[in-house]
Amino acid sequence: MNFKSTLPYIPSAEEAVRQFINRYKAIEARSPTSLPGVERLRRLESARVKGTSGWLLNMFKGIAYNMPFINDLHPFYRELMGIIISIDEYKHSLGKLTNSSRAINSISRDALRMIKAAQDKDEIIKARRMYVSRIIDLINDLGPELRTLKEAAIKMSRLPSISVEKPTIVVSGMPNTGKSSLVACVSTKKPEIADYPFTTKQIIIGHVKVYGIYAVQVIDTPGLLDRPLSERNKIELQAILALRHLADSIVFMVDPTQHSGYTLNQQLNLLKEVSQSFKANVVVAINKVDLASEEEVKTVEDALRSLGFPYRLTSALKCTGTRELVDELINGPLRSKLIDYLRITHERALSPEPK
Ligand SMILES: Nc1nc2c(ncn2[C@@H]2O[C@H](COP(=O)(O)OP(=O)(O)O)[C@@H](O)[C@H]2O)c(=O)[nH]1
Ligand SMILES: [Mg+2]
Repeated sequence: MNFKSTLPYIPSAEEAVRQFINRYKAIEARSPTSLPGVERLRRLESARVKGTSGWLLNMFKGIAYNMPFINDLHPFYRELMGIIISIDEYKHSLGKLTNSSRAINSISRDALRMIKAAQDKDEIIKARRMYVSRIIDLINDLGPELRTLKEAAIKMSRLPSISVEKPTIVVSGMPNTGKSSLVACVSTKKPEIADYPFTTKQIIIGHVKVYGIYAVQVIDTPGLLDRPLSERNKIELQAILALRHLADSIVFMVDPTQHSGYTLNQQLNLLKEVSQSFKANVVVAINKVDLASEEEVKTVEDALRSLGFPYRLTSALKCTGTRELVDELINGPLRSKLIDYLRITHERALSPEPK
């Protein structure tokens, strides 16, 4: 994901002031020593003003350009961003930072004019003092905005790195129904683990190879999509529902035996909630068929048929029916997104590295 890799370093106002002063002092006189003292000082101070205001402009521009534009983000990240930061405050801060370039230019122009017109060393030093103090005031005035942006960057860097381009299967179902086992069955490399914002939970991302490329991801969300959504607080619910922007298909696991500790009704209620909250197509995996009696399986089949949910039989313990289930999704609802993904991956592989 791009916006996380380009997040800039954002100094506090105090750090920026310190850097500014150090840079100011570090710019040395380079004019011939034959020049009279006042001319040497004039050149030196002009160079310092130009150098430090250019540095400050670049630094602020770098921050403003490299912090993500919320409106350009994928809806999944946009929604999470809306929970972790105040978007209004963020946009205001970026705006104020961008607008400060006008003030910096004007302060620097004033100073250069005064230095040019100065009659003696004292007047040059007066111009320098004015310049330095005005820039310090400007940086300090941006203190709250720099703090807002710094905190936002830290929070953004902690968002999970999930591809928003890959076709995505989200696995749901009550605890112990076999979700993690399913992901382990179909993931052709070790699943990755990422923290999930606003919860103490982590999500697990399995990777499925299609045509030799890890082109489909299967996301297990322990503790998120395994309890009634109606019991969630607002923020947690919003964080969970952000997943709907990612999920192209949902595999809902049902345990037809009593082993998971949840009744069929409890499981079906969650299924209904999830399928109503997500726009993705839902397919049910009636799992643990190696363990379940025929009657147990039939009870679930009948219930699902009357609710209108398609289902497949799986054993995530033995990995039977699991890859077949995923292949069916790949050839069905995930197909067009998969083709798009394979195309951009090939194009990227063929085009030269970006500079
Ligand atoms: N017999 C049997 N046990 C299973 C199956 N799938 C999962 N289990 C077991 O059920 C328990 C919970 O599985 P897990 O994948 O951790 O469920 P999760 O909580 O939904 O992630 C574990 O002991 C698994 O070994 C299955 O298809 N058959
Ligand atoms: Mg699990």
